[in-house]
Amino acid sequence: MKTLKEKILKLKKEKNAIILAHYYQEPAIQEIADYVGDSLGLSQEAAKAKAAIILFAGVHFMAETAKILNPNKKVILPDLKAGCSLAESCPPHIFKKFIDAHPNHIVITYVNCSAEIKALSHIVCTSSNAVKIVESVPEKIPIIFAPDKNLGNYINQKTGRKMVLWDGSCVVHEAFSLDKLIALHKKHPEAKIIAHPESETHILATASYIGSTSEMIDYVKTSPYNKFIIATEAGILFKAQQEVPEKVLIPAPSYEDNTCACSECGFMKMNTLQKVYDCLLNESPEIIVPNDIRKKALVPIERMLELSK
Ligand code: CIZ
Ligand code: SF4
Repeated sequence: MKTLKEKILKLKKEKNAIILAHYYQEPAIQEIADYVGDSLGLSQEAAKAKAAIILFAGVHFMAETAKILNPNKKVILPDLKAGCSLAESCPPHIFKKFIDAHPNHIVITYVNCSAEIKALSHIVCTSSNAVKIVESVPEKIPIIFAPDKNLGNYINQKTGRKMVLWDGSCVVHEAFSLDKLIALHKKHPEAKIIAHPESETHILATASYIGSTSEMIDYVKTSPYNKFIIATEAGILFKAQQEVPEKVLIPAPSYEDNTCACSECGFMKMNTLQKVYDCLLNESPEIIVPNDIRKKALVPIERMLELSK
């Protein structure tokens, strides 16, 4: 009797499929993936994919990005309801009015948004390349940044720009409790606090290091310290712990953590190993992006990939 994991690996081979998984996926899914990474790494991997089918173990906007880059491949997502509070905080018809109210602005959008929003943008960015992409725009040109206001504030601080920010945020990264974080740090004073820039300003102010998910993993690997409190989705701890088995990694506490000491993205966790298997077997649910939107959304994504080389 084959295990679910073995059945998925066999099916993947038979169907010439690859599995791209985000760091926030449950460990069992990360284990069977061909590639595990953050939004930028996953987009780069999707851009060079050779397989006939891309199973995207992540959330909807990520699978959509893979489809925009691979119109002739089948892109499937284990659960179509795996959305994103940040992407949902930016409805296209309202964002269009926001852009119209700020003429002559360059529109930079964080990749955590829908294909329709990307189609309204000049350049897309991820947290790994956001500062670089903002700095690629001449200083005299005003910028709209959407949808994440926390990341936008962080970039404004870092670059001295005064980008106009859309008022969106991520439920997971806004759930960290400052009081609990300070109390936890008192218990582990030798631990370094590291945070993702989607976190709120008061959380970022406590951090010794701020970076994207892949930058946080690199930091934990290369820094001389041995203990870290990590303020981002707790799924990242699986990959990070594999890289540094000897170090102590503690998830930052959130407000509603009576049962769980960490922040988890409910959307990301909608994907399960069983759903990955069913999705691969049935080649469904499939991601479809209308051609006109796809063509428009491809331009700012390709600009980002070009600027990230
Ligand atoms: O919160 C997310 O969805 C993040 C941090 C994605 C990514 O990989 O940058
Ligand atoms: Fe969206 Fe936040 Fe989940 Fe990332 S962690 S997918 S930004 S809801």
